[in-house]
Parts: sequence; structure tokens; C-alpha cells
Amino acid sequence: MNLTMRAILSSTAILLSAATANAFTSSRIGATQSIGRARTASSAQVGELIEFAKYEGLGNDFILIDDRDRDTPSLTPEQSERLCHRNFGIGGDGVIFALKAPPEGDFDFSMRIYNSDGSEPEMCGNGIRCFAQFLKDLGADAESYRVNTLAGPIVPVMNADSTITVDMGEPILSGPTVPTTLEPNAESNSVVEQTHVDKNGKQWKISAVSMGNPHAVIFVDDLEKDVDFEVDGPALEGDVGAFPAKTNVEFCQVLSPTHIKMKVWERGAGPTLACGTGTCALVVAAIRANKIPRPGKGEGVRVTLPGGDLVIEWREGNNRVYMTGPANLSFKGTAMLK
Ligand code: ZDP
Repeated sequence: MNLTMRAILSSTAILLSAATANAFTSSRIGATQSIGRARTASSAQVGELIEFAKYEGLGNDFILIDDRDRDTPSLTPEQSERLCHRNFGIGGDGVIFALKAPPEGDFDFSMRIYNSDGSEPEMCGNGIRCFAQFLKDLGADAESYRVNTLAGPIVPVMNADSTITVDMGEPILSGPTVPTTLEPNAESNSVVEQTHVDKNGKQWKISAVSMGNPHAVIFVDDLEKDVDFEVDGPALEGDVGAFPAKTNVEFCQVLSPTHIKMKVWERGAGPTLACGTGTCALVVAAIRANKIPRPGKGEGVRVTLPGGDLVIEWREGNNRVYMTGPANLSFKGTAMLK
């Protein structure tokens, strides 16, 4: 095939190339002479080819962009939304940008993320593990990274068994800060199993927790019988009367004192296979609502999500939440912006 034909073909299709993690030899993913563009402060344009890597943490999948020489994302929210489309784009639950550290503060990098609908969340638990693995594969090989996020500093630590543990910070419990308008009914203005009726007239008991982003945690006896996922998820996500910034929704079933099963309806992304921040929020909510006892020091709670398991420890000494789980490269490639 000659070059002209290739150019024509590439203008109608997104080129994907499979690769393994050890294929990262240069400091820049897939850097080539012929493809790519000058990394300026401006955003990329329609018709441009951009390099990306695709990662997943328990099937919560993200397009990773190497913007380490930039302060702001090289793609707009609209371009990111189109790239996340599973038929017209690469497909993904969000686009994550690895950016320069800000001049102030002791950071290694900054992270920004756009959801698959183009909205921008403050934080992303599975995403930050993917982010850390992406940096490692790019050659920034450290034991841990101090990452500047819209939810403050977050520190992923690379474990010897190839899992990643992330210090997700302290949960935010004060209702107005989450933010929720549900009436506080527990200490520190928090909302624990507060009764709420959704727009379809269905009654729920909601615990509101923020891990930088808002979560509505709901415990049910039976995940399959008690939840009409595709109806209840969006009804609660978009309930701006109760959650003015919308909310992620976690439906949970306690299986044992150290094991919880959860299904998530994500704000701005809909049903996803896993949600890191949501898993942290639900363990905090479970302990506060006495659904499970607080585990001993150094012990975690196992949470089974549709995409696999995460282990969460809410440490009593410092009130911080630690999340441990995997993050893996799926493929890398070149995509055309539409
Ligand atoms: O808060 C939001 O809008 C979420 N959709 C952000 C993504 C959260 C995520 N699923 C996580 O793992 O924390 C990525």
C-alpha cells in the first residue's frame, strides 16, 4: 500500500496497534517522526493524529495521553468525549492526561480526567492507578508518585506484586461539602442512611460520602432483586435536587464482615465495571452505618465489583483511605481526532 492510500485509509479509520508493556522503550509513547504534532499549548485539531495508550483498572478503562510537557490537556472535553465513543472512537470510560507538576507544591505530575460525557471529575481512583502504571511504563520508574489532582495531592505506591496502593486521602463527610442537600442526620453534619424518594417514587436509604467526588452509597439486601440498575442508576445520578453536582451511585450488598459486593452507576459515564473512589466511599459508609465492623489495623475490606476486586483500608490512626488494586496496559496506538 502506498503512502497516499494509507493516508486516505487513516482518515476514515482509527488506527490501533496492539502492544505489550515492555514495548515502551522511548520516553514518549509511540513517538515517531512521521506522525504526531508539535506539542504546543493549543488544543489538537480535527483531522490530527494523536498518540495514546489504553489502560484498565478492573475493566474501568481509560485513554491515557502523555502531556507531561504541558500545563493543560491537549484535548478538549468534546474531543475526549468522541474518543471515548466505543463505535466512533477508541472507546473508554474517560480520558486521562499526564501533565507537568504545578510550579508550587511538592508534586511529580498533575493529572486531569474527562469522563466519557466530557464532564470533568475531581478525582478517579481506578484512573490514578492507570496513571501511575502509565508513568512507570513511560520510564518514570519510581516507587511512588505525588500527583496533583483537582481533589488535592494523591499518592500511588507501586507494590512488588505489581498491584498499586493509592493513598486516597480523607473522606469528606459533611453533607453540604459532598455536596448533598439531604438532611444531615449524624455527627459532623454527615448523611448516613438518610431516607430519600427518587423521581420514580422509589425510596432509598442514602449515605453521602465524597472522596473528592460525590458518592451516594446505598445498601440493599439483594443487588439483583432490589435494584433496577438501568432505571435507578440514572434517576439518582441526575437527582440535582439531592446532589447539586450530580453523583456517582453505588449499590452495595454486604456478603460478610470483610467482604462487600457493589455495582456502580458513574456520574458522567453510566454503568462501569469498577469505580475506585466509589469503593473507598462505600467502605467508609459501611463502617459508619454499622454494616460491617471496623477491621483491625492493617486489615482491609474486600470489595467485589463487576470487573474484579479492590481492597480498601480506612486507617483509624490518620483517617485516610488506602485502595489497592491492579492497573494494566491494554494497547497503544494512534487515533484521528473527529
Ligand atoms: O466523579 C465522577 O464523575 C466519576 N465518574 C469519575 C471517575 C471515577 C472512577 N470510576 C474511579 O475509579 O474513581 C474513575
